[in-house]
Amino acid sequence: MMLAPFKTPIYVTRPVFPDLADYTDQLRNIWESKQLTNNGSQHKKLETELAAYLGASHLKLFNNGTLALLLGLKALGLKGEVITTPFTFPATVQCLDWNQLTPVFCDIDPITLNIDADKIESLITEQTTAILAVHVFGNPCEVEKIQRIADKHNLRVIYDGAHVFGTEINGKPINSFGDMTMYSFHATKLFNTVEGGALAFKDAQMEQQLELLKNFGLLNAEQVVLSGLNAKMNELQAAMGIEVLKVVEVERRKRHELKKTYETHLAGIPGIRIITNLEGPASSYQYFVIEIDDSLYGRTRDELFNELAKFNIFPRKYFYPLCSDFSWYSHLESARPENLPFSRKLVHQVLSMPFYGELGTDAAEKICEIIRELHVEQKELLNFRK
Ligand code: T4K
Repeated sequence: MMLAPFKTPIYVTRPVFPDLADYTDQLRNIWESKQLTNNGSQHKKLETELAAYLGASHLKLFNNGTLALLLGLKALGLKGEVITTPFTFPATVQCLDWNQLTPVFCDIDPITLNIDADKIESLITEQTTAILAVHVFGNPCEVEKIQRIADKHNLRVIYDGAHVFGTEINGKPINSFGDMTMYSFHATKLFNTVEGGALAFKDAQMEQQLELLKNFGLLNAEQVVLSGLNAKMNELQAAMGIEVLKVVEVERRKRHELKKTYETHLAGIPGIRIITNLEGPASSYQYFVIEIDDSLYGRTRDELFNELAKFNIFPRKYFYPLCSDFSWYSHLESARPENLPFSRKLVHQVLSMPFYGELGTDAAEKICEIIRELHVEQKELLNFRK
């Protein structure tokens, strides 16, 4: 039996919206205050609420995750080489470029898709000053192992935590590991401020430096003490965050149900492995990602992707292409294909599935049925290839 396509497109995600009346009330407050940006009352409130929610000792808001990371790296005053992953969104590595830092690409762990902590040490040189790791798709990195390496070689550890809103490791907030953790609050994230981001950091002395960096280096109306940028979150974004924070737990619960549905209905399909299987406080429920082994499934990831489009289903091939393949990095020794075997293999095998509360479990079940129907039996394959 062939299943019918969805009537409307099913995307990889949909933003979490707060109650419109509640957001309108917030807007009314902003209208009355006449403060639209520059550290107004909504900004202050969200910063305090998020620091508490995320368990961060210090936290600053930014107008997006990219500028949070870029300025966080700047505040650390790093030089030279930074060991990082090629399997990430371009922003991670582009932040190094904008700080005149050279990325050194380290291969990934084939199970979690995170930087392989066991391969970091062999890449350290005299020029290495930091490790920039990404908690990819919400799977936490091997934080203890990474810290031990950093301590041994006197390196800074920065986490791109764009995918780990609210995640804990053994009961500890994920931002309590490393020197700093960046969060993204883009519309496509579990928690959003339309566009937005934050930096959680350990060193209290960085408070002022980050405040200056995100506001043109202005110490006061008459003193500019360093070369900064404009990376401030405005009041409309902050108000959105205050309201979205109220509904984020409901969204997490819905995604938990979706995850269970996917797991149940994908079970037993040959060649399909689930990459994101953490639950509860260990999970951000940011993405639901599968790996397709074409030798067992009978189709490649790209073939499945193309077939799903015929059913009006649009998952994403995050993070294809690999950052190490960007034209301005491909000359690097660490970007050579033979140095990144797992990254190169898996970037062609993983698919981020539709995953957002509003999708509903019936739709998720149907997506799984379609994936099951698209599986090609070995004997069919043999007949086909004859
Ligand atoms: N580090 C990592 C590891 C990241 O993943 C990201 C961002 C960053 C750093 C940088 O953080 P930010 O500076 O962005 O805060 C999206 C997001 O734009 C990006 O934030 C995110 N990662 C990345 C993984 O995904 P695209 O190019 O896939 O977005 P787009 O517009 O194709 O959206 C995906 C789907 O979401 C659409 O097909 C439909 C749906 N959608 C999207 C938007 C924007 C909506 O329904 N409504 C919307 O408003 O990058």
